[in-house]
Amino acid sequence: MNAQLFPRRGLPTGSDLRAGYLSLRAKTLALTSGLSAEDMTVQAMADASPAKWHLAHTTWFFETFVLRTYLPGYAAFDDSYAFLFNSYYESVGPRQPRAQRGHLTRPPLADVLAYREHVDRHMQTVFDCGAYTGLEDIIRLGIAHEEQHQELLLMDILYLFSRSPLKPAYDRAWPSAAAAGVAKFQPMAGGLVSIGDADAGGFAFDNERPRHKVWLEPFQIADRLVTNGEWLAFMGDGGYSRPELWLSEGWDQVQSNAWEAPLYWQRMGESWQEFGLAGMAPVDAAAAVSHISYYEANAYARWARARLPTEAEWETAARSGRLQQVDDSLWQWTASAYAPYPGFREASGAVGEYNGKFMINQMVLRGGASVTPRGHSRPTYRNFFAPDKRWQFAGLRLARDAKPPAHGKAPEADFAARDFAAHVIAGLSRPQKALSPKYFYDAEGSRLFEEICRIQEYPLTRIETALLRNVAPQLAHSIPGDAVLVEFGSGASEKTRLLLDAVPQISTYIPIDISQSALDAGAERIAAAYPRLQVIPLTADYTQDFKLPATVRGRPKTGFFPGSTIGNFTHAEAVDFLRRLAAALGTESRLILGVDLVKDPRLLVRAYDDAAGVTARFNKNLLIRINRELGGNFDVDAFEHLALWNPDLQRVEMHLVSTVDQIIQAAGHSFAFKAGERLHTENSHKFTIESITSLAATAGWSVLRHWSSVEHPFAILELESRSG
Ligand code: AVI
Repeated sequence: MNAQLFPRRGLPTGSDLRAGYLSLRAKTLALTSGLSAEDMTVQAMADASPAKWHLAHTTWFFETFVLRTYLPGYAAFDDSYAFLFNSYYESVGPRQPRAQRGHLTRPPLADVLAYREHVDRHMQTVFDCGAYTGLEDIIRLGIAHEEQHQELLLMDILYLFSRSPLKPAYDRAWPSAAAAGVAKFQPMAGGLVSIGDADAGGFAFDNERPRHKVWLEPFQIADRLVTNGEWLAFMGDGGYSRPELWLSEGWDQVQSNAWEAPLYWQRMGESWQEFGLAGMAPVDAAAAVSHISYYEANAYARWARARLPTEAEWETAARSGRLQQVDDSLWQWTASAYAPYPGFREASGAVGEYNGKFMINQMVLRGGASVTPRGHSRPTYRNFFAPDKRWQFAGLRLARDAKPPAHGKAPEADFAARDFAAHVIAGLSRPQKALSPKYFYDAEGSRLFEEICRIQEYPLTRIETALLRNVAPQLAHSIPGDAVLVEFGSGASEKTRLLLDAVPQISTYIPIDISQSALDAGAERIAAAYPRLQVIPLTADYTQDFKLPATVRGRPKTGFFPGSTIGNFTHAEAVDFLRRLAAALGTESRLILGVDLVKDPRLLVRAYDDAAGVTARFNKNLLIRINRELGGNFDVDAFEHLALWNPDLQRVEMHLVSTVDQIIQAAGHSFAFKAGERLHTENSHKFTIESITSLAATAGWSVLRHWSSVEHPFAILELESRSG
């Protein structure tokens, strides 16, 4: 995962330094190619500088620290520029106040461009004479510095344009943010870790050093960033109006600035729009939430019963390769104050002012953003902003302690409710509305599914049961003594009995299901029927990370995943699930998997659209659940059940089709449906032996044996974990 993690270009050395310098300078200019001289002169707030100033200041850096200092006989382009374009270097001299950079209508843009050319020409002399060996470090710092300003230039121009009533786009073709997907918490062991740059030759800023040891308690960290959809759920739950969620200073900011949403969001009737480099667009619920302050990130984390990771946790997790959106989406607020690392030493000379003197009243952000030049960041990189700043490309990633706090109620129920709300808000905000089928299974949904399994048109369960009856004695041979059977999505555990009857060496049974009611009822029945069997029910969402009880550690385990439920996953989810399964079951694990096979599409569609309408009720029950749990007002009669075969993706799809134009309220939000618009509720992928074999192989499982039925083709496969 994440081979692209921090593509480590490093900064150029030797003869590459000239090429690196030239391409850097060309790129900075290219970033301004669509801007007018007026765009480049105005300063919209004290923190943001005009583009013209960025062009000049980055040039001033090379002029001051390379040319004036080291090039014999260098004549400055204009002596007044030392005052105009010094940023904050006290040791270099006085300067134009930061908040008044927009007053610099003179020099005109043409002079600034000529200044760049002048400095570039003299830098070529430095490179030509080859006398820059001792200057490599300062040139590399100048390159890294200008890369930072490339990002600042985009941040600042976005802020400026956001203040314009015309809301001009910086670049209509600017790529939109990638979908973040649903985050999973990844467990991290913690312990004694080392963070910071090892000073082994690569470029790093002084603030990343020295590398040092930090003790981490075990923790969990989200593998993706918080999405706009989740942020909408926070807002819908009064996130900006509940002082108990906020730090005191943050709450002051909320009130004095009337914050009610991220910086660039604007309410348009019932929905939200967001201003970005491509202009105004509807808020994309699946994209990561952006342009939030530390205070907002912290309030959200509190609302989500989580916290922000410390920078040491972040760096350790980023190096594990288990995180997505590490450096290509948004900078991520951490819980760490920006302070010197133990043993920190400022560089000598004027550039010692680069980072160290800002180590107060700011918080660290880690990662990198889509606007950060590629290769600029690295896992040890420490970005920093004051906690109230919002114009930088900043989002958040949640973390939490591995163990719940000793006091207070277990947060699982709250998590489940918030997860459902966030999912519904995100799913109904998408251009093609969709919800995950895993939310079908409340008590009524589980009951309706059992009813489906008995209807004539849906023979999967009956066929699989009959097949399993024949196959179980053969499976028995390969299951070792004292085995643990782990069943995923066990529901009523009916099929399990066939295995337990045929395989007496199974001594422990762990059914795992998201629905506690179905799980308890099934587990009780099994425990009563098999008194010598140890039954350990586990209420868990097995599509997320789960842990088996420590008591079964080291014992041989067989997974059981019948019913073709794997078909309800996307292929990527199926691979992810099978991989985690191999890890959870451990070495020498086996898996017994049931999959429905591709067959006549007419039979397939009928199986998901039965004459008695049971499947339709099962599908619509999702709306009833939203009404009950999220205060929704769906009229179930204003939606029609639809099942169709998608030949390209080899799956049956279920949808709910709105029969009228309507606006629905749910989870504190409004969602417009057009007549005929579909809400996609389920995929049921169908397989061939070849397709499931190759999917399993991607996840590290090999198929040992398989058996198929002739009538309504269905297959049972026995797989072995290759790591086993
Ligand atoms: C649970 N799962 C395998 C069923 C299926 O066939 O996809 C759920 C279902 N949906 C409609 N009918 C049954």
